[in-house]
Amino acid sequence: MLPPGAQGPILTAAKNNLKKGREMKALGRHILVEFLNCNHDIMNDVTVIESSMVEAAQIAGATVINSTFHHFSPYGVSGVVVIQESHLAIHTWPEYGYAAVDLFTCGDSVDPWVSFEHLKKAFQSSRYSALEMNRGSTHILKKGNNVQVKPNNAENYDPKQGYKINRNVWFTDKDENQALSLRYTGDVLFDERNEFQRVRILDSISYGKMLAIDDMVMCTERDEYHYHEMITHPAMQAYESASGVTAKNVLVIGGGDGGTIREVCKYAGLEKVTMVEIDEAVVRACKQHLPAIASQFNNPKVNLIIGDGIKFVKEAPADAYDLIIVDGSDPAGPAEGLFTKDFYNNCKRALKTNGVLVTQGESPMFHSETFVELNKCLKNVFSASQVHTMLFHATTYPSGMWSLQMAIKGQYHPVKDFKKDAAGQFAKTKDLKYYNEELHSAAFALPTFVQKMLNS
Ligand code: SPD
Repeated sequence: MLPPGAQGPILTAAKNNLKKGREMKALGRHILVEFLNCNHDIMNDVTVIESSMVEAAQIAGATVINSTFHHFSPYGVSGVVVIQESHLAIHTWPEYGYAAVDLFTCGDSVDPWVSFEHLKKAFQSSRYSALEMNRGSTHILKKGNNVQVKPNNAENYDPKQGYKINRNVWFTDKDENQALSLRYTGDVLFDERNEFQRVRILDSISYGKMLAIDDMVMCTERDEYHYHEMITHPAMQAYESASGVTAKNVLVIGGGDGGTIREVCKYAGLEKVTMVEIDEAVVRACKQHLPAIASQFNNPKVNLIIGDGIKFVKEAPADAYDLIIVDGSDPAGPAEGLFTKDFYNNCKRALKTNGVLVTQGESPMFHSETFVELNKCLKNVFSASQVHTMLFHATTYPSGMWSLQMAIKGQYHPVKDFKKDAAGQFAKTKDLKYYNEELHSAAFALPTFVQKMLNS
């Protein structure tokens, strides 16, 4: 057993003893590791732990067969990486900055101490101990002479290509009682923490690449058009139906992935869209990994400002915009201010007389309180008759049912004054995938329980 805090020479001595031990001949080597004083955040980060464990196996020379990891509530991670040469396993206690790790390898081609060194660095452990044991010492084992063991044909084994890694890792967007999980490949394409939030791009198995902010799904390649078409076209079409012209000057608050401006740019009559995104890392990550979403940043009509949208609207001149789209994150972190009366009062002032505002309104099922509060807040600012709630299917947001709130400064109605044929023509010409002229009106038809929530 190495004492806590064992450093270089002690480790070398241990490894030499180990060599002696190995001369005794055993089937496997098993190192039991205590990693202490680890980084607390990392100990609760299933993504980092899983990829570090897989890397630890690979750089030690092992062939990874599969990995399966679980993130406990409220915290802690357990997992195992099955390797052709045995396994690596972990259980963490983030509150103690502690990880209990087993490194068990067979054969001469894998060195479990390489895994040990890798994990020590990855977990930022400043105090550790390790105990190595021989497993299956051959001097006490007897190999049967005529024992016939039926060979197994593993599903993920190809005689030419070897084993195909099967990583069973999940990203979970959750509150205390509900969750939506997406399985991903284990590949983290982008991971940056900054003063605002943590920005990640993960490679999901069935939804393509995904943008996650903190632990929430923002968009995935497969279903992003639901959200981006619905946050844009009902409002653009409502404005155009009532005014007879396209909204020319549009402001987008948030929307750093670029999906909303992509939709806005589909209108030939648009003159300018200003986008104010607080976090440049979101824009950078999406330009690099989600180019089909972030496709319009070079459009000359787009004016990208990296800055605080709340402050921007506060300082914006009156009667400046035809449409304001609030494409923010959930009300935690920098998006909190996007759910306040002050912010919407400033938006109203910045809208032209016929202007319209649309904001993502959270979920009636997942965030019922925020959903109702935001609707009340907008009714307060714009008057009850001018605020309209839409629902749509958000397949990768928790509960799958998501809302948008539309607030109209002018005296028109998004359904009664809607010019269906023109909207239908637009949707066809632009090859939209979610929004169409029927869905426009249908989105404002609310289930009875939602009507009751909003009228109570
Ligand atoms: N829980 C997700 C809330 C939606 C946030 N906006 C998504 C950004 C997509 N442009």
